Amino acid sequence: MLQRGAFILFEGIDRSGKTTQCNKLVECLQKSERKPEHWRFPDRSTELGKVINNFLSSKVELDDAAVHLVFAANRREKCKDMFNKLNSGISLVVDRYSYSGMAYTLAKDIPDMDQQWCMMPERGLPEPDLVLYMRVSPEVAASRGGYGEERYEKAEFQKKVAANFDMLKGKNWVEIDAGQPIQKIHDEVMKAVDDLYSSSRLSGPVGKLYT
Ligand code: NYM
Repeated sequence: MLQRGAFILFEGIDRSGKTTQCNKLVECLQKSERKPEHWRFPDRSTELGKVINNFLSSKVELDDAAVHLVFAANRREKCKDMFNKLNSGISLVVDRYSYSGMAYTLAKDIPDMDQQWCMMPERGLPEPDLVLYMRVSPEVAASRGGYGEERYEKAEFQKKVAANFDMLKGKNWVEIDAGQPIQKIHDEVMKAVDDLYSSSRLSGPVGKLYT
């Protein structure tokens, strides 16, 4: 029987090294014929993604509640495609997802927009089988190349985002010390991923988020 694909998610603050590690993981999984695809959110290629891109690069201003919903809608528009791919045996290596949505929106401290509010529009989306949380101090992240170009890339804000990720940590999360050398991080990532593929977790159906 065909084993379904794995949904492997990388989360973390800006410049925590997620993209580098996604690329390295995808390369490895290709060699082991796991049929991986590299996805990222926001997906800036769609019409909603273009709105998000303009917002992140400060070309447009948007209401905070509205922009949270646009980020969520950008995942919803990919929902069927994600389930189909996972059920057809393709593994998805995803750079950011719903937890980023919550960690960044909650960092804005907006009255009435609590965790429950943030979760609602994401209910029923595919649930990651493994969340690799790339923990790095906001100071180290700020010293990395390209930092500060986009909205949210400010040390004080990133500290709040980091605290929110800590608060959101749940089942299937593995914390990785992302301040280490790239290869060492990759080795830890591979261990967590190998554990996932050899566990019974992928024999059940793809989970549904927040249900
Ligand atoms: N972001 C990302 C959100 O505010 N909400 C979300 O739901 C998601 C997925 O967008 N600063 C923020 C976090 C990042 C930015 O950056 C996307 P990148 O470099 O494309 O991961």
